[in-house]
Amino acid sequence: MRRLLLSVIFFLQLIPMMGQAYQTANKKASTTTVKLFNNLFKALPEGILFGHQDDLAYGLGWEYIPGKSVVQDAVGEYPAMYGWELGDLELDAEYNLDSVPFNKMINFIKDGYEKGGVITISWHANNPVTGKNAWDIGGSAVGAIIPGGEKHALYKSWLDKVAAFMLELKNAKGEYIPVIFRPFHEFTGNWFWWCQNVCTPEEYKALWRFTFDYLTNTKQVHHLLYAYNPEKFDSEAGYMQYYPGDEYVDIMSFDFYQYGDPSSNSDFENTLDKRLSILTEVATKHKKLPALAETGFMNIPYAEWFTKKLMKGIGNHQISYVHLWRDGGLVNGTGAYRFAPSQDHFIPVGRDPSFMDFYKLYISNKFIFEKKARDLKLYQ
Ligand code: BMA
Repeated sequence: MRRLLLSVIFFLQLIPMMGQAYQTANKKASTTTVKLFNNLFKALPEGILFGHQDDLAYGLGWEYIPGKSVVQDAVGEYPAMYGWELGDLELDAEYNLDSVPFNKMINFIKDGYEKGGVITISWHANNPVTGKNAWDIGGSAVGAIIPGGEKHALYKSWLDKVAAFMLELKNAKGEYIPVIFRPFHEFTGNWFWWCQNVCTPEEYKALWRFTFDYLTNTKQVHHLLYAYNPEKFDSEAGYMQYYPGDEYVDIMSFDFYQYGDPSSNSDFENTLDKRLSILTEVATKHKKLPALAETGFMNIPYAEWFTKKLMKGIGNHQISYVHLWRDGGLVNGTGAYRFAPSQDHFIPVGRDPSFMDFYKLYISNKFIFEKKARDLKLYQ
């Protein structure tokens, strides 16, 4: 009887997966999460979802104005993807490392979801060994937090907080809002405590698998899609070096920013094109969703960057989304920039010379913003 009951429960859990061409890494993913994953695959020929970090929270010179959005200010329409950041949640902070209050963030996430958009969350976790921030590479931190490491219990307590936050994210019907979770990103760089210069592939894979198993099986968090996310790579082998396995990943992505003066060379668009070729091929092979998880040219000093660099590099590659990084802004009432001394922005603001070029991207029909995302009914 008990065995029969257990088999019935097992099959009931598989129902959301039935009839879906693409399987989420978490076999117990919620119906909405499985639908989102499959709908994002279906949407690949329709265009690329356009995303922006902290879009609803602040921009240059403003913060926390209900309904205001950086992307909407620029083109008259909200983005299709909203990115948020958990750094400092693990310290029980009220605000994240970019001073966004977590309670406000939860409401912004609900808001973006209600607009039909997709939510993605990154985590610049503090260094669990040195107690400094994510950019402190000391202490062989990954080795210390994986099972058997001396800081493993601390790491579990951090994941408890991540799980508690994720479990707050419910829609009006009380269902969990699916989230593309992108921890331990840019690991092929050398600036975070989980990067390749201070973490072996084996340690990284152990960290990823533990994180996935703990959130999924211990904490019963079933509304996450997991995004694997290096920065630079030159080959499929390079891309896959830290890959924890198909059973732990839903989205294959990378981050790539423009630096320097792009007016006299084609480096950015050529490299982007090359990496997207590798990415889309490997993602097709592994039945994962390909995406450009972070990009941008800080302050957009080259006015045709969006069309001549970003869109040129993307060409006809079919990827699920492109996510631009956050705009800075003034801290209300202080007259100081939130992120002093810079006033960094990645989306054109006001009379920014790149505005017309960004508008060309907007009307190019290659990208999906709020309205089309809503029409695509990504959660149904
Ligand atoms: C980085 C910068 C930092 C920020 C971090 C996390 O790329 O924008 O200022 O703290 O992302 O959002």
